[in-house]
Amino acid sequence: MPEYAVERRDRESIRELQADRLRETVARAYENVPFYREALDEAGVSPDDIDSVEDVRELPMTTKEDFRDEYPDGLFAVDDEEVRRIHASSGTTGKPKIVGYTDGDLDVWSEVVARSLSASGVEPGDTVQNAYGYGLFTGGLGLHYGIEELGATVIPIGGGQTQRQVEILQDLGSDVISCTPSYALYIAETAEGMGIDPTDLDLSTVIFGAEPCTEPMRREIEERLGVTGIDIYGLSEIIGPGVSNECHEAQDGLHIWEDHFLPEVVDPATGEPVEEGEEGELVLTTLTKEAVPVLRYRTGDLTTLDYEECECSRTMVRMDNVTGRADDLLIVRGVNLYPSEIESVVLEFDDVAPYYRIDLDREDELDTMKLSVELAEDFDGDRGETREEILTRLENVLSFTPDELRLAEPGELARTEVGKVKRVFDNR
Ligand code: DLL
Repeated sequence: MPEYAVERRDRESIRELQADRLRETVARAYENVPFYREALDEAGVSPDDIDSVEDVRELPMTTKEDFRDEYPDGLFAVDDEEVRRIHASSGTTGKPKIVGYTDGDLDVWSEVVARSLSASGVEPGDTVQNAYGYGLFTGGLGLHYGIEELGATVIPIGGGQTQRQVEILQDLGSDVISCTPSYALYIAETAEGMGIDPTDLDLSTVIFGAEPCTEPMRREIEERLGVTGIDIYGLSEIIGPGVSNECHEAQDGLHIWEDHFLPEVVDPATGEPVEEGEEGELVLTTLTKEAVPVLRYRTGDLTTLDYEECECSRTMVRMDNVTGRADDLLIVRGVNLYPSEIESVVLEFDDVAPYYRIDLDREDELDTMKLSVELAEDFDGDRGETREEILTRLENVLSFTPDELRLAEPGELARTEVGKVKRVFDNR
């Protein structure tokens, strides 16, 4: 397996490297992006003020709105001729966020994805079925070039055509599949429907990302497919997939490739840094990006950082797996809830399939929530009892019960074959 020496550098030399690269990044942004020049001038910070990594806190933050306001390429720091590729975020509302890559950015991206795959336990010579969507979404091409960079074989199937996915898994004996967690489950379900036991396939690893995945959901993927499930994280604004990745040795947090991305965690309400180990919003600064350097990007994703050395001996900081975004928070009749909390409770039940949806409405000025959960294929219990058990458990764990709990028939709730799953429908 290739060794990426930088992953095990001592913390001090990582910090020094980061400080140098941070200074260069701030200079690049200041000199080439009017948006940053204005923001830095306003904050009274010049690139020469950056002496250490801690100085990042002096920098202004960048938000999703800034990307939208500067649409399409106001945040680009290079001339058009230097932009080798364009991607866009898969945002569900408003204009997409457009990002660009120089040749150098594409090299870095392939390397961080190759590192991520290696941390996932993928070896040169393995066959990786890449079922992330190809196109403007960063998942498909991002994984693709990283797989090649590692020296593995890529099957560029993209998302969708699920029966075909199963045939290819079977006929080509893919060792690894990369796809969203919800799609991994749908592939398992489709295989079963085709009379194939997915645990009989050669598949040993699923590299899932682009969507939140709770621990019960990961276990479901691992059991149904007979695999190790590894979490990969990233976002278009920073580079795409490959900002951080779990190691297969520990499966306990995602190592952030800190020589390229500088993480902070802040209180989502105030933007102030939280204590080490406390949960908050992940803020990322790119350290080597040329086409679109990004200072202190507010990802919206909630996590914690852990600087303890990992059992895999990588020294790069680990972020907790992201099960929610600050803006996923549902406030229903004054109760604060994250969909992932509901998911974790519902998936405890063997009688329930890993499919659910949450519908929020407003009736007579009051919020109402309808939760639909799907019954498992082999359900033969008492519906009334199952409903009561789920409601009691929700009340005990979350101090909340939905206004309506509907048990959907097996196979009834919509499956997502392409793109990201949507489980919350807020009609208020
Ligand atoms: O989803 C990049 C990606 C592709 C990551 C393939 C992993 C695998 P965007 O479309 O820009 O990029 O969406 C980024 O998706 O801010 C998170 O909210 C969410 N997200 C990405 N990875 C994870 C993950 C890609 N592992 C947004 N766990 C991010 C939870 C994730 N959420």
